[in-house]
Amino acid sequence: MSVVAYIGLGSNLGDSRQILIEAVQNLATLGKVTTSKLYESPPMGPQDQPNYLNAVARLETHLEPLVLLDELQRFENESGRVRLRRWGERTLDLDLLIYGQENIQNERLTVPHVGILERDFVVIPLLDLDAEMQLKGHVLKNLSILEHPTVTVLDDGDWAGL
Ligand code: A4P
Ligand code: MG
Repeated sequence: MSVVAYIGLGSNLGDSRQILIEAVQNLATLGKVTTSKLYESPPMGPQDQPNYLNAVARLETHLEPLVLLDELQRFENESGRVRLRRWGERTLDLDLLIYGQENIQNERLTVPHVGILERDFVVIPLLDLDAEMQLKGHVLKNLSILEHPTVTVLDDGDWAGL
């Protein structure tokens, strides 16, 4: 039985667009992948850092959550990950946002990922993939953060070349 997982992708250092394309191609080695639109968003956290490119990938996978996290961290490291400070700039951030219907809380994983509901750069791409998505009792499309979105669409086509 496969599970539907959603992975958040972010980058604001290096050739971010190319880094996200490669990340999606790496994810595609783990199962069937589809992608949201590609977005640019102003930084959450320290403001003296470049804008981010953000997207979300939907992955149908047989991997258990911690095995999937290992793979995501391997992809981060292989992309030459640089991470300078909390909420700061990085070449590639891959967050396991959602894993089926599971609630996971252990040393290495909190799923659903904390902060999804406050981050338009996560919610908007999630809605590209499932316009009716609900999370923690919230209908995502009705969230008030969507009234004044901060993200802009960079590419609404097949930007990752899937
Ligand atoms: N971890 C726990 N749960 C998870 C999960 N669901 N998915 C643990 C992935 N990892 C999870 O990760 C630190 C540890 O979190 C991992 O070892 C894993 O065991 P990390 O990637 O090094 O750090 P982090 O928590 O991702 O970084 P940080 O700095 O706390 O921030 P966030 O919350 O990821 O935010 N602004 C815009 N516009 N767009 C962005 O994408 N991203 C960040 C980073 C800040 N500002 C941004 C963006
Ligand atoms: Mg992360």
